[in-house]
Amino acid sequence: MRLFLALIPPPGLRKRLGALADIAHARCGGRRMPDASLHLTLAFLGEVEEARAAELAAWVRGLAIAPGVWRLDRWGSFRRPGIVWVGGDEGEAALGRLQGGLWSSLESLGLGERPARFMPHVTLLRRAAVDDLENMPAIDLSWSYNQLELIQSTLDERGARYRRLAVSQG
Ligand code: 3AM
Repeated sequence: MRLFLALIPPPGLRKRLGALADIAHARCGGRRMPDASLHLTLAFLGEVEEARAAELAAWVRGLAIAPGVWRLDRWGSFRRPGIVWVGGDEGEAALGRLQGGLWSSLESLGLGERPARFMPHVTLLRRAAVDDLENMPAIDLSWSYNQLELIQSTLDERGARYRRLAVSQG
């Protein structure tokens, strides 16, 4: 199964991010991420066998992460896949440390492949016209987190569907 580790926004923030996704979608088109799928990917693991996934889920349930606050105040894009996202610098270093520490553990578990770089972002749109991303409204949101989730991603004709498999200690 296809797995990734992510932070999931609390309900209030999810709603606000959804509102931003609506604004971006009206401007740039593409495929809007459903509110329930909004997340910050910390580690994409790719295909993992079921037995290994069960081990990973047990590891996640026992994990306690350093809590942090990430300030979201910036629009951004990845041109080739047409991704429109929001992110921010404040709190980014702590997310980098969290991501780096996770990859050290994942490597010792023999899972996944550490990416060359990490650019924390919350994807709002895919396959969008990223050139239209000018003069977007200002953003100032704050994301307080203390838990991560192990998510299964299933691809179908409508895109990816996500299912939570495990949550770290709160
Ligand atoms: O929504 P974001 O951009 O945070 O882009 C995929 C998504 O991230 C990314 O993992 C998250 C859940 O699918 N992803 C998908 N395939 C990937 C790959 N082969 C990938 N990241 C790296 N390598």
